[in-house]
Amino acid sequence: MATINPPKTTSTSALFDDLPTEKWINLANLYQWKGFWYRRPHLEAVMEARSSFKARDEDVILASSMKTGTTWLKALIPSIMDPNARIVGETNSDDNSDPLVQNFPNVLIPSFEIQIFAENSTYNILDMPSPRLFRTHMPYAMLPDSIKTSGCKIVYITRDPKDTVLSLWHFMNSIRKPEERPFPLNEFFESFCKGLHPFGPFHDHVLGYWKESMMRPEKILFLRYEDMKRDTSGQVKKLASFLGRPFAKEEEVAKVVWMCSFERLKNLEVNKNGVEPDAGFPKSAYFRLGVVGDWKNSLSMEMKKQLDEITCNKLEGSGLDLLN
Ligand code: PAP
Repeated sequence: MATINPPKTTSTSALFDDLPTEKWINLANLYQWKGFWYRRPHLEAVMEARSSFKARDEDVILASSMKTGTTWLKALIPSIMDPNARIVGETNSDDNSDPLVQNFPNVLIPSFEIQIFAENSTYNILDMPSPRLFRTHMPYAMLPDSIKTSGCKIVYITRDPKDTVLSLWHFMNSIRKPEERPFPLNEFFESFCKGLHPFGPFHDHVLGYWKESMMRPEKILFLRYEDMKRDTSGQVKKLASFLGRPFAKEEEVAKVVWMCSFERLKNLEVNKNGVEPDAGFPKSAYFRLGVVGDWKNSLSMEMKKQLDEITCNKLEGSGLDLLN
């Protein structure tokens, strides 16, 4: 399929020469632009999205920092929007017509920076029928203007940064060769605390969406992973109502919750083997453990104290609590 997105409008090479740059965990150079850090291909895509993306009122944008529970929502949002997912049978069973059985979740909600606006993209977003579903790790301030000004809806998910950094560490280790050692956790953690990680600083990312969701709750639904785990049905109902697709029956809620549950997704053939082609990570790495508080198994008490202090300082006065 040929690329039929709007032609590229941004020329970026000269700009990169002038941006602050830092090495991230011996893995990639990050570039700082307007207060946030990016890998170069992601930043190029962000710039392209900002200059050419035209949101429609019916679009739904899933936004997050990395490793905060996005994949759960990559499954939940399409299922909530799909009328077939609400057809309740006698028992729950895998059905080949279920898009989650056929597709890795990243396919169901393509990413602006990893897929749609990436170099050599083949996505045709102009011909996509509405409601179009997209996802992004862009900070709120960096979103294309038309997302902010149109009637489209944004769903944001976040998570305790201690579990986020640990999940990110495991995720990055998943692309190490078997003979290579894991990235040193201390260095990885310090870098995260400094805000030096893709789409970081984490806390600034969270605050951008949080503040906007306080001002425009009809525009941005702000979710926390811990709430989703504690009260999955309640949060899924809230999400469905926000998207204008409230459930009629409790059985429908239960079905969608089951369809998108960690245990089910992790064990679906489509998610078990192979590598996700756009980002290059093993598909199984997107379904690691799926619990709250795994940080306790790897972070020291000093690390906990350090990151909790940063979180408390950064979020002070915001009304947002992220600590578990
Ligand atoms: P992404 O930014 O690369 O898309 P993201 O999906 O945000 O990653 O985060 C992955 C985390 O969500 C993993 O957490 P863990 O490392 O602590 O285990 C993953 O296990 C978890 N996850 C994925 N799918 C689900 C799900 N259906 N329910 C609960 N947690 C999930």
